[in-house]
Amino acid sequence: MIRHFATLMAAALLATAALVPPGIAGPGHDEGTAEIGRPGEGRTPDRTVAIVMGDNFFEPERITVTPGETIRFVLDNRGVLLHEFSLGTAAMHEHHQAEMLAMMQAGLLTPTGIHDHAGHGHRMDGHHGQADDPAAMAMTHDHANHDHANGVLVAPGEQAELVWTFTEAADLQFACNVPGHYQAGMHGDIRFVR
Ligand SMILES: [Cu+2]
Repeated sequence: MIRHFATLMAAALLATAALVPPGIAGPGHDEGTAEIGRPGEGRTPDRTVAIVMGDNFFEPERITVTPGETIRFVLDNRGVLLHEFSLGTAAMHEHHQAEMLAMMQAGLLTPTGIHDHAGHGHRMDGHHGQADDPAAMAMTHDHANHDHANGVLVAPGEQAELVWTFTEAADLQFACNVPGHYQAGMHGDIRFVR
């Protein structure tokens, strides 16, 4: 079960407006988009990079890219927790972590999955994990956020892909911003070479 973060964030901003202190989840979440590159959807990837997600780490912890390169990331969550693969600067990830914390506090995310706020879920029912509930996973506006698709959430046991074009050398990391994971070491370096 894969969800572009921006879709969740749009829902979270609606759901958590009253919960989030001013300045934490403001509208500036697209800052830096130009320097980090852009979604590569529709482009032919130059190559594929496979990344394993565990609890809580990435393997490998470092990748090397060339400016202009389009990479298809194949993400394999072999852990038991929900994980994210997000591309950005350290500052972007820090900002993103505050947003995800707000989402978790609002009940939109759980440690193991994504919870749609539309009311289909059974959050207290352990037999109906959100990741397995098609109704809970069905959202209607996934197509509306391609311009912010610098990250995906991957449920435990699932795989996802993200195609990204790195336009210029920048100080970037790939990271999981599920609360606590970055601090536990779930981030990796992106090195640019010519
Ligand atoms: Cu994680």
